[in-house]
Amino acid sequence: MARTIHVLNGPNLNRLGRREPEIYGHTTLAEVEAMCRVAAGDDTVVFRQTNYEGQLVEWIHEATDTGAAGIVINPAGLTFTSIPVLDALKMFNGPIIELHISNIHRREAIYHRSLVSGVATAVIAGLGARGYATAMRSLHELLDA
Ligand code: DHK
Repeated sequence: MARTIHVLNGPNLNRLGRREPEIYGHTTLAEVEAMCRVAAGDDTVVFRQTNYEGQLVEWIHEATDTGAAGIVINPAGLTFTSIPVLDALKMFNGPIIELHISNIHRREAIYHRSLVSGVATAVIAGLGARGYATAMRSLHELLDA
């Protein structure tokens, strides 16, 4: 049965490649999307980015309502502030992988407490952009198990 995985990205990730490359690297979001599609194998990928909290919430609802098999989410700055994103993720029944390009625990204290980790199946942080491919492969294996 064809499965769909939603890869959802929060604010400022549209600027990957130009944004603080010493932290986030030089890989662009388009290149990340291509990596995800390769890593997904025969799973269908819905790949999105928004700078708006409400849009991210509505995309999580869409993943739930359309029976997505899993979610990979990098909420970016909303990770640490957004109860609406957390509440939306609580309604999703499949596996959720929280993804951060940087190791948020080695950064400033404001980045240390994720609201999302409490509902995430797993957290990947610090692998750089390759973490997205790791998340996709891991989700593929979780879903095949
Ligand atoms: C991305 C962001 O935009 C930051 O707000 C987070 C995360 C870290 C990342 O490492 O992908 O703190």
